[in-house]
Amino acid sequence: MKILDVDIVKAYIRMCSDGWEQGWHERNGGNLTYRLKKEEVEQCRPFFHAPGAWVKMGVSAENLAGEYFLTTGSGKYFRNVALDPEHSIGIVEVNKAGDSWRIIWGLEGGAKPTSEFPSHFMNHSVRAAATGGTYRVIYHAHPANLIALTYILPLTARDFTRALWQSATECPVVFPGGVGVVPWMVPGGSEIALATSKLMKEYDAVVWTHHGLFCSGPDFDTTFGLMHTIEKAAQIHVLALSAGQGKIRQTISADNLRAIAKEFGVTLREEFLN
Ligand code: 2HA
Ligand code: ZN
Repeated sequence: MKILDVDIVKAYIRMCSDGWEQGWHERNGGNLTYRLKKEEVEQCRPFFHAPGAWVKMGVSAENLAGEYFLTTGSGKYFRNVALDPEHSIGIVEVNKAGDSWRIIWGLEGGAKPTSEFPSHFMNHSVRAAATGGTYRVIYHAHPANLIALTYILPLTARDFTRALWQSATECPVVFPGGVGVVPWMVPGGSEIALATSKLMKEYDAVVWTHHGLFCSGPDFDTTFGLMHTIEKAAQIHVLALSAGQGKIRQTISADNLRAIAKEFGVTLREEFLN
């Protein structure tokens, strides 16, 4: 038995490979973190090494004190995760103050958690609080069509949500809460972390203008599925605009969206329909 035989570690690595295969992770683009359940920590514990030093994050969250996270490494390539997990990913423990991490497995050779760890951490904090601890996954990727839309749509949650909902009939069912939009900001720091986590109080998915998308969810299937659904909707919108030379002849109407919501028992934001 190795840590790489633990089910949750296998599932995490599979999600990294799936994202790479979708083309969302050029070079070292994107990052994935997972907040381990107590029993998963115990399954991994026999493989933990002597902990590294505590490192301050620049952000803090009391509700994540003492939690353990699987994380991709800063500067590491999704393409390499399955081939070389020990150097590409790791497990970190968060201290009792909820403001520092230390490495207890993986990230070998002096690697560190993703440069976006502050954003992931704050998003975990607000999504865990909003869902009674159910949400465990934060996933950041660079899907091309969604990024392309940040050059042509107004940068509002309403404009992005409507365009995506209207691009495929199942979209309002998959993300009835819509998507938030963060304006262009320098990545990697606490400023963009706080701006994103503010929106994550309300949204499962947040667009980073000219950069990518953050998705959250309870498990890998749901979170990967959300990224996939949003990017596919964006692709359809780009295809329709390109093929129609910017002219959309017909679309899913606001009343159609209301009818979908009624049939599938989801609540759409009415202010995005009017
Ligand atoms: O390179 O995606 O946002 C990792 C990133 C930074
Ligand atoms: Zn990025």
